[in-house]
Amino acid sequence: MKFIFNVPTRLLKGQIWIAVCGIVAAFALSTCGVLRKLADTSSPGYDQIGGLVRDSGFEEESWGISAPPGYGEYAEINIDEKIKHKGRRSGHVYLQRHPRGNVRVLHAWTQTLQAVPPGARIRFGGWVRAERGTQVSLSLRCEFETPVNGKRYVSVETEQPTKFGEFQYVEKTVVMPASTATALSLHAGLSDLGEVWFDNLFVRILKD
Ligand SMILES: [Ca+2]
Repeated sequence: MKFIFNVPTRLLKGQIWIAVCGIVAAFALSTCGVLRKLADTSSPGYDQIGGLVRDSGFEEESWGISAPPGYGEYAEINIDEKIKHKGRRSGHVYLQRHPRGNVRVLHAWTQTLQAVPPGARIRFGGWVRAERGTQVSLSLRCEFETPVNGKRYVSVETEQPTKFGEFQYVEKTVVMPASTATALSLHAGLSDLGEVWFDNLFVRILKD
């Protein structure tokens, strides 16, 4: 009797084991498919992965602020919980009047990124909502040990948003110079007076 009962038990265990393996394999394959789809696309859905950017959606208040001392007298740089593209928050910048001196660009939200190989092709951008007339400055800045073309750093900006009052996807693809970079950083701010919101910003190394 023991033998008779052991056979179906082993069979049952085998079937359960096969079923578990099947579920795990199916989940792994579907996950790979999803990741591959997200990694390959340059469509607006791509921004859900920040790439080299941490907290791309401004959800964790982990961004740095780059602005002259006392900027609070003429500008607002804060997290907005009412206007956002995804999640619960966005990075808001409002420049009411220019600071003293010749400073025109307010870098505002800033993040230092990990270094990338010389010659790497990089795409950066994200979602931007600007008020009409606002000069948005979403730029990638790379500094070098040895100056390139007389400059110690290069700074590249994305296209300007053309829609106003709603979030618009902007991006730019650049090739890093063949020189050793000491620092790479992303800046999201303004190059003139105005108001802008940033969300789901990304910097990604392209594989092909
Ligand atoms: Ca967000």
